[in-house]
Amino acid sequence: MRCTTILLVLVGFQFWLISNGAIVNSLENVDWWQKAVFYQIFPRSFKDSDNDGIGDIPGIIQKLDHFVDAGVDAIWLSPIYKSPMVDGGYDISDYRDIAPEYGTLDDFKKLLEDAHERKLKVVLDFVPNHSSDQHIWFKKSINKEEGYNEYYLWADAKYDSEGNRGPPNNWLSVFQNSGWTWNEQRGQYFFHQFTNKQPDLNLRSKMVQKEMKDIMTFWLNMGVDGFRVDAVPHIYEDEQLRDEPIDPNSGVIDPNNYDYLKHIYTKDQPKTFELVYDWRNFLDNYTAVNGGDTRIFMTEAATNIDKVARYYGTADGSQLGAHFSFNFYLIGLTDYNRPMDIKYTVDAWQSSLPSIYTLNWLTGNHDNHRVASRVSPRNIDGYNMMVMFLPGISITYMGEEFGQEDGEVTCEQGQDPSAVNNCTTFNQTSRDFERTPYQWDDSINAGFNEGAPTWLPVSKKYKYTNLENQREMSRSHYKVYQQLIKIKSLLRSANTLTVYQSDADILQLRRSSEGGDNEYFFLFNMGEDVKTMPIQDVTDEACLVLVSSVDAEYLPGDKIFNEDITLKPGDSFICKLLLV
Ligand SMILES: *[C@@H]1O[C@H](CO)[C@@H](O)[C@H](O)[C@H]1NC(C)=O
Ligand SMILES: *[C@@H]1O[C@H](CO)[C@@H](O)[C@H](O)[C@H]1NC(C)=O
Ligand SMILES: *[C@@H]1O[C@H](CO)[C@@H](O)[C@H](O)[C@H]1NC(C)=O
Ligand SMILES: CC(=O)N[C@H]1CO[C@H](CO)[C@@H](O)[C@@H]1O
Repeated sequence: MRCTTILLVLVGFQFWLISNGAIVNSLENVDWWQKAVFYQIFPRSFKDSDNDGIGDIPGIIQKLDHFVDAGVDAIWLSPIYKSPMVDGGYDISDYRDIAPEYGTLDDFKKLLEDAHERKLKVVLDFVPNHSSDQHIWFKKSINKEEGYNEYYLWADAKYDSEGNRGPPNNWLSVFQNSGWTWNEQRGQYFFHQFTNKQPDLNLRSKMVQKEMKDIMTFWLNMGVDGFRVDAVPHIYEDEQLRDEPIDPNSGVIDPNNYDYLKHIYTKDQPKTFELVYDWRNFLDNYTAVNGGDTRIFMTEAATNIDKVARYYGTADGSQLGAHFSFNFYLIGLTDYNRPMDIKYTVDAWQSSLPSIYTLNWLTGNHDNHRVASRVSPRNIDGYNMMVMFLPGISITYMGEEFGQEDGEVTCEQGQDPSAVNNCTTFNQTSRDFERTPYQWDDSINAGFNEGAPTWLPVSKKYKYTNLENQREMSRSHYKVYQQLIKIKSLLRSANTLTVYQSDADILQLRRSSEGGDNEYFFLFNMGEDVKTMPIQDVTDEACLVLVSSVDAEYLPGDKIFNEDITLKPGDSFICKLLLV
């Protein structure tokens, strides 16, 4: 149910405009994933158990108790499949095996067992947009073997008047330049949205569709709890291979730059939604037949909000898609953002996403600079609070729980294929900074391994920013994070969200239950100045602080009553209404 009233409330001597939020989910019937905290692991950088410089599955097993200690419900792993690792494992050469540097299938089975013993769910990345060129399917397709002919997107060359061979059309790779690469042996071009070592699979082929379901069944039978499907918008391309038009609004003049064209034929093709709905159906069938908890399906779709909503399913719920599709609208947050931007985003989601679907919130992932580097350290707790306070699912990228910052990586040390080919732009384009090893403690290599050179350098910041250190401090980002997960479950009974717009710098959110007996407030000074506001601007009653940012004046347990609230820049807290 959605509540759309606009209230004018007299507070102090002024009027504040309140935009009233949605009632998010009915209280009792929420499934496990609707209230979950998901934790993203980038396995290569998490924990290296055999000291070869690369994180691995036994490393994750060693650290499972960290997730219990932190309080998260589910872990999802970036790709762990067998891969030549041209693109961080997003180029898969065998969908039914584990990359040898990460371990074996037996290691993975043990991970599932040990995680399930701790009531942790395990979600795998699933990358149907393309395979590695080393995959046996690609080899068979080059040879036009029976059945494999159409596994990839092949097209004839176009020749100009002088007889020069050129690609079939103007489509570009996300990583710049033509998306087509010539294959001498087959005498045709193949299409790749990413590097030319990642040929796009042809999901129009019934056989490829069946392969994908068989692969999902393989992992589900082993015990995985769901999938996160990568790069969904890029799955289908226009069948007629029409040229894409130039995007007049992009301001890009380099015709080899991906943003030069409007991607109307290579992105968000109507068939993509059907495919997503079909996969959901398939997963629901699996759960229905095999019993157990809901196997979940989440999609990554970096596209506009209406389309993201369509990936969730139809507005009336008659066709369901992803359980949730990642909300990337806060992933660009910096210190320039103000409460107005948060309000805009929250409102946009609440108006675009039918209320039968579950919202989700995150501020970082393996493709973007770490939130702790995009904003001042003083704001780290505020953003973690916001992600947990907003209703629905919260997602944490590994390291965010203690405010790990971007590492230091030079172009020579870089590994990201989209960036290392041009050192002039490396600092702007590389995704290596947010992928440096997890900082466990202040021992050698931050406890990531025993000292062997690591695949990306360990950040020098680990000496003072590491998990162990923060576990020992009485106030730390990690301690705040742990508290937040506990508070998140209290908040479930307060299912109406309100975003207040009373001060340009102070983000003020309220969650309240229908009877109004359960109310929680979140305040966060996102600005540059010390701010003071009368408690009456928040509530006429008293407020009990449950958690506060590490440098805030207020401490958990403080009662705020009949006084001015003072917030230094970056100060934030969550408090619970106390009737006086
Ligand atoms: C799911 O099960 C229903 C009913 O048994 C069936 O009609 C449908 O084709 C199945 N869908 C998929 C995607 O397997
Ligand atoms: C690297 O990027 C710069 C700035 O965009 C560009 O001028 C230059 O031509 C590029 N170099 C290569 C080798 O692509
Ligand atoms: C990239 O950043 C590093 C570290 O901040 C700096 O030393 C280097 O000069 C930068 N390179 C370029 C090309 O801007
Ligand atoms: C959105 C996106 O780019 N998703 C993934 C699809 O595959 C590429 C190439 O392998 C990855 O880099 C992306 O993360």
